Amino acid sequence: MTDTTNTDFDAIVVGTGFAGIYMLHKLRNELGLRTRAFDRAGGVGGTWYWNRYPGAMSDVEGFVYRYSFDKQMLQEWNWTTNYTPQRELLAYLEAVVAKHDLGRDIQLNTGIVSAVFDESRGVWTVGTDTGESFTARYVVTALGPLSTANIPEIEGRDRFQGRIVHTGAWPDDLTIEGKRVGVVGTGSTGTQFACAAAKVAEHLTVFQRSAQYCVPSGHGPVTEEYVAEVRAGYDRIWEQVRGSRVACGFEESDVPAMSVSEEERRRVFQEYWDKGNGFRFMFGTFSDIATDPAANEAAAEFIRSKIREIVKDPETARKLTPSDLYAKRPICNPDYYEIFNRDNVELVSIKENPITQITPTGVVTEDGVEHELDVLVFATGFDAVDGSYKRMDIRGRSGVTIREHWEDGPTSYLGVATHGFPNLFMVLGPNSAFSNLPPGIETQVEWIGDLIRTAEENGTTVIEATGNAEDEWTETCRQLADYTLFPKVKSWIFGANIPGKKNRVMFYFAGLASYRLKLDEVAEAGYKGFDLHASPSLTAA
Ligand code: NA7
Repeated sequence: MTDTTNTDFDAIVVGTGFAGIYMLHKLRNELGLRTRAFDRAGGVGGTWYWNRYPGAMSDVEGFVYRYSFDKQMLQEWNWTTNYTPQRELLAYLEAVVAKHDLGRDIQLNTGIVSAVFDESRGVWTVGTDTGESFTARYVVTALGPLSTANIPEIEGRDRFQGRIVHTGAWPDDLTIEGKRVGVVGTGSTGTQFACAAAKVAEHLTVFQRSAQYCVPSGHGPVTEEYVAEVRAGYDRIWEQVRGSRVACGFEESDVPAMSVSEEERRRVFQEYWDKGNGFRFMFGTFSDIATDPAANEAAAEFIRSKIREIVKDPETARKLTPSDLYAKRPICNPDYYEIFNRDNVELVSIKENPITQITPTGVVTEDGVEHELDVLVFATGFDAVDGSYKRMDIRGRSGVTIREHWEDGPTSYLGVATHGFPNLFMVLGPNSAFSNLPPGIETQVEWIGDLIRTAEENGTTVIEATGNAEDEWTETCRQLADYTLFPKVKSWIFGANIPGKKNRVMFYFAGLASYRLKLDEVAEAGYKGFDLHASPSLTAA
C-alpha cells in the first residue's frame, strides 16, 4: 500500500445513506483503508433518515430494495409487506451499520461544506460545518441524488402561523391526525403523502401543478412462504436484477406494444394494473412504452380510462387526468385516485388556479379562495443530482470549483468521476444508470472499491478521468436519453423542476446491465479513460 503522504485518513466518505454505508464498509473493512464517513444528519440512513413524512416508503418492492452483498442478512432480515416503509428501511440500514461495526468511523451532525484538492501533494482537505478540517487521499461523495430540497418561493411563506414543512425534512413531533392539511406537489412523494394523509387528516387539500399518471402499487402483506421462497432464490434474483434494465426484480418485456392487438394490449395493461408497481407497468407490460409515442399513448390512455372509472366527480376526474406523455419516473400508490372520492379530500389545480400567496392561516388561490390550513406540506421535490454538490465548495485542480466545471450542466465519466477532480469519486454522480438505486449503488461502490484497490497495489497516487472520456460519456448519455421520451416532459430527471436550472441529461438510460458491462470493459482495459499517475506532480501538466 502506498503511504506517500501524511493524512488524517486514507479516505473520507460524505454521506451515510445506502451508498455511504456500503462505501465505508468497502474501504475500511475490505480494503483496510483508514476511512471516516460524515453525515450532516443526527443518524445514518440518508434519504430514509430524512423522509419521515406519513406514508413514506420505497415504491420498489422490498425484496430488491436492499443490499445484496451481505448474504447472511438476506437470510435473516425479516419483512412482512412487499414494500418497505421508511421506519423499517431506517432500522435495516442501522442494523447493517451495527453488524459491520461501522458506527465508530461515522461522524454524525457534521456537514461537509468544502473539499479542496492540493495538487502538489495529491491530497484533499475537507472542511466541516463544525469548523473542523481533515485531510485524505481519496474523497467519495455519497450525497444522494435527491437530498437538496426544492422549496418554491411563494409570497407570504414566512407569515404562515401553522406548521410548514418539506417532506424531506419531516420533524418527529409533527402529526397530521385531525388537522387541516395542504400538500403542494403530486410526484412520488406528494401522492404517497396524500394517500396516507387522506385517511387521518380532518381535511386534505392537494395543490396539483401537473396531473400524474399513477398506477396501483399492490401494497400489502406477504406470507412467510413467500419470504422463504425469496430467500432460497436470492442468487438467481440478484443475477436477474443485475442483468436487467431498471433492476426492480421483474422480467422486462421484449414485446413492442403495437405488435399485438388492441384487445391484447388492454388485457396486458389490466393484468399489470392488477399486479401493481409503477416500474413494472412501464417496463414489464411492453418493451417500448418509454420510447415509442404510440405505445406510450396506449399506456397513457389506459391509465386515463381508469381515472374516469375510479373518480366519481367528473370535474375532479378532468383535473386529475394528464394529457402529456407518460414519461416521468413511473409512480404507484395503493389508492391515489380513489382518495379523491372522499369527502375530506379536495383537489386544487394550481395550473388553472395558481396560488397567489400564503397568509398566516392558509393558502390563497387566484379565484380569491383562502384554503385554511393547520399544516402546509411542500412535496415539491429536490434539486436533483448536482444540487447537493453545488452547495458545497468543491475545488479541484487549479482551484476550479465544481460549480464552474458544471456551469453548462453536470457531467461525469461513468457517473463516478469528473475531470479536474482527481481521487474524488461519486456514488450516483451525474449520468449514472437510471435504475432501482440499491443495485446501482452496489455496482458503483464495488467498482470504485476495485479501482482504489488497484491504485493502492500499483502505487498509483492520482486517478483522474480524462476530459475526452467525460465528454464522450456525456454524449453517449445524451443520445440514449434522446432515444427515449423522457426528455420531452419536464421533470427532475433532466433538472427541469428547478427554476433557472439548465435542462440537461443526468442519467444513463441504457439500463443497469449495459452499464455494468461498460464498467467491466473499462476496468479490463486498464481503466481506460482515466489517467493514473504514480506522482501527484505529474498531474500539473
Ligand atoms: P418530484 O417528482 O420532483 O415532484 C415534485 C412535485 O412538486 C411535482 O408534482 C411538481 O409539479 C411539484 N412542484 C414542484 N415545484 C413546484 C412549484 N413551484 N409549485 C407547485 N408545484 C411544484 O419530487 P418527489 O419528491 O415527489 O419525487 C422525487 C423522487 O424521489 C421520485 O421520483 C423518487 O425517485 C423518489 P410538476 O409535476 O413539476 O408540475
